[in-house]
Amino acid sequence: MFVDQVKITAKAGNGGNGAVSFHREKFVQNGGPDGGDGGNGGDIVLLADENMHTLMDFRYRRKFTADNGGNGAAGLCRGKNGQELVIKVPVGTIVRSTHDGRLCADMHEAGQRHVLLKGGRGGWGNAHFATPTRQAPNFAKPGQKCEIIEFELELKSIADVGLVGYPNVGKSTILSVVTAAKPKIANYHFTTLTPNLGICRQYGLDFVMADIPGIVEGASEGVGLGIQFLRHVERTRLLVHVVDIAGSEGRDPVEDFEQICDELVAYGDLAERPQIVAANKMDLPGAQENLERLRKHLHGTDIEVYPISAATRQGFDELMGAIVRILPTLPEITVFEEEPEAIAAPEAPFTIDRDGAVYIVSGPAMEMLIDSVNFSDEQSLNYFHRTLRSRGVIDALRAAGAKEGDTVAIGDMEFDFIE
Ligand SMILES: Nc1nc2c(ncn2[C@@H]2O[C@H](COP(=O)(O)OP(=O)(O)OP(=O)(O)O)[C@@H](O)[C@H]2O)c(=O)[nH]1
Ligand SMILES: [Mg+2]
Repeated sequence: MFVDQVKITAKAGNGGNGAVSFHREKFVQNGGPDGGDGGNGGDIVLLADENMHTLMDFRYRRKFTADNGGNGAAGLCRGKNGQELVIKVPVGTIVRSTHDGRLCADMHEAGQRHVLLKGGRGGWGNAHFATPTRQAPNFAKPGQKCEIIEFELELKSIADVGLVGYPNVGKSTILSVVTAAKPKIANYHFTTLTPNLGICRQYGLDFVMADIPGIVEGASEGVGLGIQFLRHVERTRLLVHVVDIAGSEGRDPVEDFEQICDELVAYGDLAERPQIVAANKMDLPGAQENLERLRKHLHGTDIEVYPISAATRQGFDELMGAIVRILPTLPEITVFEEEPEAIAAPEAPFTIDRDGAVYIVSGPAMEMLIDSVNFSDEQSLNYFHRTLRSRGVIDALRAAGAKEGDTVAIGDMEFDFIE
């Protein structure tokens, strides 16, 4: 089964916690603080792998978690950095964050690396908090925690030329004639179920050609294989519209041509994509007559028609000659620009609620602060109190009506309000 759209979740590693520790040695009393810093958490990294062609692997593995950083330790030992986790994706994968639809990465080049999520920073050990007046800090900082984030991966293949057309008109046969690709070819509709890519090297300009499943009338409304595969030609620079010019299945090639054009219009911006027509199956009876009709039909437009036979290989020099002549005049393949992360409105750093006589202070920064306090240590408490003051918590409590001696709660801790 071919998969070109999946959702995954990823989480970068948390930073390790800083350590509280004091140097101990025989005959050395009151050694200085030597708690090391926590290591950084591992990043989540995307890597565009040219050997992958679908997002199928993600059907079995959707959760990605990078290693956490190690905690700091005594002796100024820094915690180990968490290892990054590399997620391989096929070239052409576009990554969006699900919750805001932001485009995070377009993995358009083989070998491209992109840091999707940065690991959490390690917390400082107590050695960092030593000052001339606070020689034995009894607290350290916890590491930065990282959230689980959901992403949507979408594969939009990258090719210079896209072969489009009705089923069974010979698209895959053409790809097999001009590239080393070996797509399945057979005399029935929807032989090709997943896009095939090949590299054309023999016409003086190397370029990538994509063969996609056949399109039928109503595809844009979901008939046949639907238009889901058109996303694979969305990023092509030139469309080669293949028609069965012999009308070998009893259809009219001029009508076929118009119907496929309608589907391209219904899909959206493919309508304006430059296209040329490959009138295939010229070896079969009736072809010449239909070719003349199609040419008359397109008279006055700038759409060129190239008669070929993928069976006898006639006409390929002209068709391929036209492609290598036109390609250099066309814009480069669309690369989607990464959207910068929305600058979140500064979150209220804390909120104050009242529960009877108790003032409850909450907010992530407050919880982190409380984690770093050692309540049995006076210095640590002083630091805590100074931080509350410098962050405006004391003022806010006073404004909320707190008086000396009232109870204040932060996380699990309760203490008296002291101005
Ligand atoms: N006579 C003749 N038969 C051809 C020619 N090109 C392709 N065919 C035959 O047409 C049939 C369909 O060819 P495919 O290349 O599989 O067609 P397709 O457009 O890829 O079809 P789908 O993948 O089903 O959309 C096969 O039996 C081919 O051998 C040609 O130039 N002349
Ligand atoms: Mg095919």
